[in-house]
Amino acid sequence: IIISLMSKFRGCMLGGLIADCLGSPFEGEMFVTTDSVQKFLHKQLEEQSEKSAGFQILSYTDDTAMTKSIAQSLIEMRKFDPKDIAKRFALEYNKEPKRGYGANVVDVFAALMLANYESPYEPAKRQFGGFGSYGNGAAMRVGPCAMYGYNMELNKLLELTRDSARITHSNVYGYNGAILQCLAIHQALHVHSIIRTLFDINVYLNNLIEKMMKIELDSQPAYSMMNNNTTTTANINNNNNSNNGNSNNHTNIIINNHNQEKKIYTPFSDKLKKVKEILNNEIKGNKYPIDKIVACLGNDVSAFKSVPTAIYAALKGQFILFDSFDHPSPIVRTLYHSISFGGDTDTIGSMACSISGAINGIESVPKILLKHCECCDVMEKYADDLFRLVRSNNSPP
Ligand code: R7I
Ligand code: MG
Ligand code: MG
Ligand code: MG
Repeated sequence: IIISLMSKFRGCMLGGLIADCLGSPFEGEMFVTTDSVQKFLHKQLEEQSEKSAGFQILSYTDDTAMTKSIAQSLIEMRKFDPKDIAKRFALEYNKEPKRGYGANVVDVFAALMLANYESPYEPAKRQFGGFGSYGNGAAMRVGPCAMYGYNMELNKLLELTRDSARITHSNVYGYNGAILQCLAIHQALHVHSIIRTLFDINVYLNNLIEKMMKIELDSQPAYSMMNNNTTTTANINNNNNSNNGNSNNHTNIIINNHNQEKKIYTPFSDKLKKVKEILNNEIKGNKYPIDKIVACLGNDVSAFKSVPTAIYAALKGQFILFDSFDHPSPIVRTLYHSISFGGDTDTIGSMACSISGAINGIESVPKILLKHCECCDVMEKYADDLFRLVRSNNSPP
């Protein structure tokens, strides 16, 4: 089965939308039962007229609001323009503040507006005592960057994605989370048949792990909240992009100028390796209870405890396993897993389903689910506009 690129763009955009809308009623619930998720999904999947009494239209949240702003900006400006994106974020928030935004990111919008969007990266740097946010709010809106950058050289795509993230998330774990989610979608758009074997999964994950490992080694934090001891990490030179010595060093400890042992932090690649291990075991028939998966991968608003979880849900949904939701569509199975983890269900769901939609195309998204979502026509139009933009940028003048 070959899925057209336009179908993949639509699948990515609308996959993100349906999971934001259908995941948000569960957001913040720590113990979601699989029974309640099954009941909810069966109800939404039931064929019924939109006009019938009780047909539910679910609202989208900040995940989609911010995705829309990035899509609109890329389409209208025909380039990446951080000031324009910052302005759209802030105006959109002011227009509809009750979309469930992260508790702290709203301060960035206010500061951006106050400074008239000059220096669009500055306000984000002041978050969390100067360390910047490591929330998943930059990762959750990265779909349009992955689509816009479909033909981009890898380094250009990484730069664009990092900059799109830094408008609100200056913490290395915040923007690296966005980069990982972007790469996961980008690879999914470039996969030209469906993922159906353990071999396919391992090729996909090995590619992702290899890229992410290099990115993480090249962007070690000056301070890490993974480590309470700040003294040993105080002398790190962050600008070691040109220093290839570090990027090929796959050991965990290196010695700095002061002969102190310095830990290397690669939380995203580490989590991806766990994703690979769990999936390989599950596909071979071993069973993992949900709480064990959540304990291992996470389900909260931090990027490192949600982006790898979303990738796991996207890949697991490609298969029919003992604990799958009984539905023929991989994106519905992915949505089911995402919500079942509890916690940040709208965001993990929308990240997972945008990956799944990018693999399987819009044909994998049940039409009835789209009808339950606010704004699905507009999102489909943005997917098509981005597709045309990528096409025209690629064709000779
Ligand atoms: O990352 P962000 O946009 O939030 C996105 C989440 C998604 O689940 C959406 O659906 C929405 O519900 O919110 O917003 P931020 O305010 O930057 O980060 C979200 C939360 O992560 C913060 O309110 C903090 O609780 C936590 N957080 C941190 N906590 C301590 N130290 C993020 N960064 C830090 C930090 O550095
Ligand atoms: Mg949300
Ligand atoms: Mg929320
Ligand atoms: Mg959320």
